[in-house]
Amino acid sequence: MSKIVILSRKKIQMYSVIAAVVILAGAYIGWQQTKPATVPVGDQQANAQVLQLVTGEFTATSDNGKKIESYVFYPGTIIAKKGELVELRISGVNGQSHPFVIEGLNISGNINKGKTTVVRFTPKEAGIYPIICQTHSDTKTGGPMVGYLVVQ
Ligand SMILES: [Cu+2]
Repeated sequence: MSKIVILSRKKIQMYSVIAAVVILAGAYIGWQQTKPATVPVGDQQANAQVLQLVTGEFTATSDNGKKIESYVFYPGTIIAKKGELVELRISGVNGQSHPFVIEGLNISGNINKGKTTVVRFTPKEAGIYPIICQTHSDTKTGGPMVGYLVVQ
């Protein structure tokens, strides 16, 4: 009876060692896979989700010869993951200046023609955050220059 108990203890020890090796190997493989990809550090922040926007413009001539136009953010929708650093790069193409806010994230700035405005932040909660040009916010003022940041 006591012999069986001793064998069982040895087996338990052996299984414990095997289990520990398996767990450590699994943890090591998991750690290898979750290590962030290496991104060269330079102009852009390492490991950030880089999202790009430009300021654009629709122009046309109406039937009575009048020029009609509307400023836009392009693309109109950008998508980010919550809890991860975002680097939002907005380049000014059309229009001299676009003062903007991102509702719900307490972010504001200005986009100038020929320049790129860079904003870095980490969205904490999923949601849809409007990016609004304060000069061209609706059709009456030459917009709607509104984009949407979708955080998932
Ligand atoms: Cu604008």
